[in-house]
Amino acid sequence: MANKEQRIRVAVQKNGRLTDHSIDLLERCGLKFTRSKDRLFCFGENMPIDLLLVRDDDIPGLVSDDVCDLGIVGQNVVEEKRLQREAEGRDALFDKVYDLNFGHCRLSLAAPEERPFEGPESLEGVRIATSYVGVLRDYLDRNNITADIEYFSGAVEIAPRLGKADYICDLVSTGGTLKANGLREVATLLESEAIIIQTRAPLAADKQALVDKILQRLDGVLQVRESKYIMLHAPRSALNEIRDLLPGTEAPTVVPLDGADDRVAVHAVCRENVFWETLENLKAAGASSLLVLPVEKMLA
Ligand code: PRT
Ligand code: ZN
Repeated sequence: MANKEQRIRVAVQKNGRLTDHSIDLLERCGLKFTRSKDRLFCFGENMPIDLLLVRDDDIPGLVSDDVCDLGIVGQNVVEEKRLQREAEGRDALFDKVYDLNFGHCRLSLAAPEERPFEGPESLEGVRIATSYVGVLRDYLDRNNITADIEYFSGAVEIAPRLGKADYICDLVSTGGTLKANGLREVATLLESEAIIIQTRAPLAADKQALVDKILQRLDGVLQVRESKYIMLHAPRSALNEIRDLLPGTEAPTVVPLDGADDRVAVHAVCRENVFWETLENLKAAGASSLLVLPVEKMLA
């Protein structure tokens, strides 16, 4: 078996909202894993790439300290850890590689329905419950506000009802939790989604080559998600208009049609979703026999 030096380690959330999406994404890059009995480790069967399954809060630290080469984690956690490290006088030693387009949420301030909010100045002297002390402190400092930050590790939304805080600062996706607790969102501090981060520690050449390979596949998988392959017939005279209507396309392939000098077949990869409106506009421009197909794999 290859030693640790030659294997890549990816830190992934063990059991939470990001777990299934993260593993699914890596599997779509062609990786196959066997999960250990304690479910803390996934051994890469077909490539020397293993997963370390941990709490999401530990992921930035593991990548920063070079225990893992890559990590998949929410931007919210990354930003919080970066600010925490900064406050301790330490740099965060990782870089964001890609946004992964899942795990969307925002870190927001919320107040009881009846409490007026007229902007950051309404926060002067209040108590705010959060587990995002770093991001909140940074927001307050940037707005020259002094407020008491009450650390809550969970169930932040009940703090106002318990009389422990006037505001909360927590993650929101649908807004249902806030509503159910009689709270309303008053300001957004951070928009977030899952991202992949890479250690800044220099890697041996063979390891770096493997990281580059997996990141290239990941880029392909992410692009393919939205991409469609479109085929249509069109009058040669409408080509310019049709080219402009194709969403996210660089250079379509144009092929002459047998026995019809004035008509061509156009094939193109659209790097954005193709909606019915686009097809209708293409048809109005003279296109016919329109076909839209999903793209399975893409390598730039
Ligand atoms: O055990 P571990 O520490 O790994 O897990 P965790 O409990 O810290 O995290 P988890 O699994 O809840 O969330 C992991 C990541 O998912 C977060 O760091 C975000 O990047 C992302 N994410 C996306 C969310 C949400 N949406 C979300 N809605 N994380 C948490 N929530 C919670 C929020 O805290 C609040 O309690 O859901 C509630 C609000 O949801 P709505 O839909 O009612 O607004
Ligand atoms: Zn967590």
